Amino acid sequence: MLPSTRKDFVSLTLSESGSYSNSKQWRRQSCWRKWKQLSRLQRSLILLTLMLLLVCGIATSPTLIGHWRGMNGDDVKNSFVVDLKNEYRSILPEPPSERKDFDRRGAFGLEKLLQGKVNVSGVLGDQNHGLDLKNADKGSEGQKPIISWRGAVIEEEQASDTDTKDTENQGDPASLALAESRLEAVREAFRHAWKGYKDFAWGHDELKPISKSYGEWFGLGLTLIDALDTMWILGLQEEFAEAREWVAKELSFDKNVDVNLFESTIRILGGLLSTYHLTGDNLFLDKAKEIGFRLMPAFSTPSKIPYSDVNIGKGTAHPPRWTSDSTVAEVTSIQLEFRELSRLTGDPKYKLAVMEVMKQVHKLDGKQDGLVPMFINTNNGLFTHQGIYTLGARADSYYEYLLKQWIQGGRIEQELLEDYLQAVEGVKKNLLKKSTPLGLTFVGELSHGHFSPKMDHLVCFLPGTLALGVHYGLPADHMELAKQLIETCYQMYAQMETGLSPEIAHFNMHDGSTQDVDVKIADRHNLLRPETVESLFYLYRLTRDKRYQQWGWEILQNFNKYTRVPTGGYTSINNVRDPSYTSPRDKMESFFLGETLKYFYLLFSEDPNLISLDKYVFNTEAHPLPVWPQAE
Ligand code: DMJ
Repeated sequence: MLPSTRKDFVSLTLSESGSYSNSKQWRRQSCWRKWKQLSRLQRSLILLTLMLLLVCGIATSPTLIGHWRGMNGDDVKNSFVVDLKNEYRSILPEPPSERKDFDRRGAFGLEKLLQGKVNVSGVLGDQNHGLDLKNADKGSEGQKPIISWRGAVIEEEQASDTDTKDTENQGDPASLALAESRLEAVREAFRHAWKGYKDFAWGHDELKPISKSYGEWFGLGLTLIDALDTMWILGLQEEFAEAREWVAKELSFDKNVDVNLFESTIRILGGLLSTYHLTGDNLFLDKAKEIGFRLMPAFSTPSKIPYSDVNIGKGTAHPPRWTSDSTVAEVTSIQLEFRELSRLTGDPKYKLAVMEVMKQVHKLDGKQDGLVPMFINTNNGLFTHQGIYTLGARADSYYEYLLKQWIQGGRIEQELLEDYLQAVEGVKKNLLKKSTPLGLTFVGELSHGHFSPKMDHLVCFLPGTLALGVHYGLPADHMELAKQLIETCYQMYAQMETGLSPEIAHFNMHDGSTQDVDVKIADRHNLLRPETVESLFYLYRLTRDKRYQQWGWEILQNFNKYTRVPTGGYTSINNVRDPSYTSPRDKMESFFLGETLKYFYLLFSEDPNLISLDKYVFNTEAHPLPVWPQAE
């Protein structure tokens, strides 16, 4: 029951304007009577006031303002979020591109995490909150892409960002001229490699430049597909056009051929997806969808850990003949590509298949401080050959993809980050040592508790990955380690007589040694691998220390001196220790065009927005894939 005072108030108010009645008719008549009793002046004043109120009401309505500015309701909500973001900017984490103090800030939260002082979800929860707001102002998913100067499909917001930074980062004319001459040297090297491929191996997997012939691995034009986005990035339009035509007219996946799941994912699926993103040309997306679909039988195993080989024509899959094991790096380094395929097709099956692998590996016994063994069984899903830990062959890109999946997915998948951070700690604890006489920090191997000072050239991906993590807010000491390791990787080149790294180095640790790097006879080959150049690129992009460009320049010159074949192409060599007889192996790997030359180009470029590290994440074959908007 209402209090009596209130009842009185209602009754009094209404009775003042006539007897209270619920009749609408009565109310209408009464109002009209009162209106007619007013003078003309009084009526005009009331009308004027009402009109003024109406105009003010419209002018302050957010929905209508938005409409006038050509925005929809969501945009209005977003503009509200942007206002909020601006207001609270000082307490929200900034996105990496804007972050000036990311080392310190990132290190603060995550170093505590590593010491067990902060709970993971707490730290990441904060970051995610910032990211939600960051992405809220990006507009709706349907935002129209625009075409950049090179024709790459990029977001509108990205375009203006790029334009501003371009003018800010142009540098002095002398360094620009130096950069341009080095970029041209890379384009020239690419053209030379392409000439050999075109003349002697067109449409085949690999060029054999000495014998002027070709080698077949999957019979799918591997080098051509691996090189597509490199040509695009280098601006080699003619070469790109002829390769595109081959893809359109000749490339067929309807072949009775066994392919390696990992190699065809990172080179073919990855290459097609990135070329699609750079060009916006649906031809490449259609081909990516087809190869992705044809690779799926690999996941039909008792454990859901994929087999190593798939027959893409028959739709059957199997492990190698001698084992039912798969390689850990192989089954955990196909995720960026299949996740992206799900995003583009809207079909979750690709992502579900590869994330199932990550989920299982995350929980498996047999790791040592986050370091994984090299093999996993496809029947029972358990690690096999336990006790050997390396950052080299068979394990390398597991670590790389932990970080990169976390970045790709908008930094919300905590298990990936936890596994990555734990693994870096595991490397520091178990695998890092110093060499003599220079005291170079290197990453060795552990075999059943026994340390071996052996480091594959493959491990040289690590400095770049560590630096990338720091760019995304991970502990600052990762950058210190990255700088030490890239110096070591450079020394693996510099201490050789040809200035080219061996496939595997052994580091001296005893007093009295005169050189840090030792090479066993069987390890003296160089396959034109990219890892050191890749890391030099990240280190230069993120520190702007010119030393890294200089080291890269020396390496490019040595490739030209010792591996270039006059009739076209570059060749792997058997002996980096004998400049007078390098013993060519007669093979140009597809990754020389897909990765090594691309990373050289990006290293010498002064434009941080040429494949911005804030917008793209490179797969392990150097194919850039987009970092997803937060909502996905
Ligand atoms: C490439 O196929 C990839 O970089 C892979 O991750 C490792 N091996 C080669 C390059 O060395």
